[in-house]
Amino acid sequence: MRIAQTERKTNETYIKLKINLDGSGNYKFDTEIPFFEHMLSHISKHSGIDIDLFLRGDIEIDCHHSVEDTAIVFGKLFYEALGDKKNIFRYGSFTLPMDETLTTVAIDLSGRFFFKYLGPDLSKMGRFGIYDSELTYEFLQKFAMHARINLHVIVHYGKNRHHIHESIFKALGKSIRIAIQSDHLGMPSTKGILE
Ligand SMILES: [Mn+2]
Repeated sequence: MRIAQTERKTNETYIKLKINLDGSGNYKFDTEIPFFEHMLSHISKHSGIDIDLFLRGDIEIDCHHSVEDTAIVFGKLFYEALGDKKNIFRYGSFTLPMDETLTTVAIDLSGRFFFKYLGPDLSKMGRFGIYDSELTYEFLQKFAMHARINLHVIVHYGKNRHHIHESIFKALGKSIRIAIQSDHLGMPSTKGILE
């Protein structure tokens, strides 16, 4: 089983996270940030990764530290749980329609960080409860950085800001599911290693 867990405490956040890449899309959250939980639930459900997250952060300031640190910890655990990446598909891409919104995500579990977002400005979509819309960009970038993956996100079009955000997290989940699935071709790189 590809499982990883950790506990991390800083002056800004306390995070306990456990993930299982070979799970069934079961999730348990205790974060005090409802919209963030809603988005993480889409990653879990559509990637099949079980996620158990306890988070306490300095949300009396804003949710920045909490979301960013969760992305860092999730990325690190994802990298750790993947192990040597032998016999996995490695690449994953999904174009996901959500009503009037269409979003494409493409990932490569390459071991090398790259992040590109193309689409409507996520920092100009206000707040969802206490969650600032600009945190979605932060989450994606920090997750990709610490998971050491190549992540491209394109929102082709869309009007409803809830749909735009949700389509990103769902497409990310589907892309992850494809990339981490079993294959039988050994190491999916002619280089012979994927760091
Ligand atoms: Mn929703």
